[in-house]
Amino acid sequence: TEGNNKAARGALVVLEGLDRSGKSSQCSRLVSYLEGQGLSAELWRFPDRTTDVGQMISAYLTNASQLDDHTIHLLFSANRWEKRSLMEEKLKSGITLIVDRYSYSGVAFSSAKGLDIEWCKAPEIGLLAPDLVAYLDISPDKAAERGGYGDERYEKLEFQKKVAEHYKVLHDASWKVVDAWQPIEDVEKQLQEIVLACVTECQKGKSLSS
Ligand code: DGP
Ligand code: NA
Ligand code: NA
Repeated sequence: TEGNNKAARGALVVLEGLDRSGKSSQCSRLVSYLEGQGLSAELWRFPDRTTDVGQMISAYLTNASQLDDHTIHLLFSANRWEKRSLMEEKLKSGITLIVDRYSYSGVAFSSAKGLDIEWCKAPEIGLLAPDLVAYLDISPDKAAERGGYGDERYEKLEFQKKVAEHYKVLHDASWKVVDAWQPIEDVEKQLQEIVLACVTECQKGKSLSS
């Protein structure tokens, strides 16, 4: 078309929240929903445990290895960096990415251990900026009640309480906060509306930024 022959890009949508907030199942429901609307969408997650770096992260999370807090922080970040160019390619080709955790998890979980928050943010600078961050808000006690935690390193109530406090520090006015203690279908409906609005904005030509 005249003056604009760029294909519409996809949206970078990030879901954040505590462990057991329902993020992962909402992410897959969102992808099915978008596909049902005739849109291209993919489910992504961080950490991506399939890469070499991801396998080191997975070993750490399952307590099969021990790492210094700074070291594991940088590995989580490296895991996002190694996917950056593919992420950009997909978005530019018109695919919406629904991403289960991103830089905010990186900063919230590591600063909850006591690492300096500015130090935690630094390696995230230059990654693609999300078009939407949806925070699935649930109290740590309610999340713990919900089917309980697994055996991974961070899945403990006391630590999740600290993470919740650090997410509050990161949270800004652009985040969409969804009450994750509602029935699963209500959470799903709210997310569908928010995400569809975001995808539409991106299709209209909102530019991708770092
Ligand atoms: P998940 O696969 O979404 O259950 O994530 C595994 C655990 O790792 C979960 O407790 C959240 C935590 N996590 C995710 N991303 C990061 C990160 O970038 N840094 C740190 N320190 N922890 C993270
Ligand atoms: Na987990
Ligand atoms: Na998850």
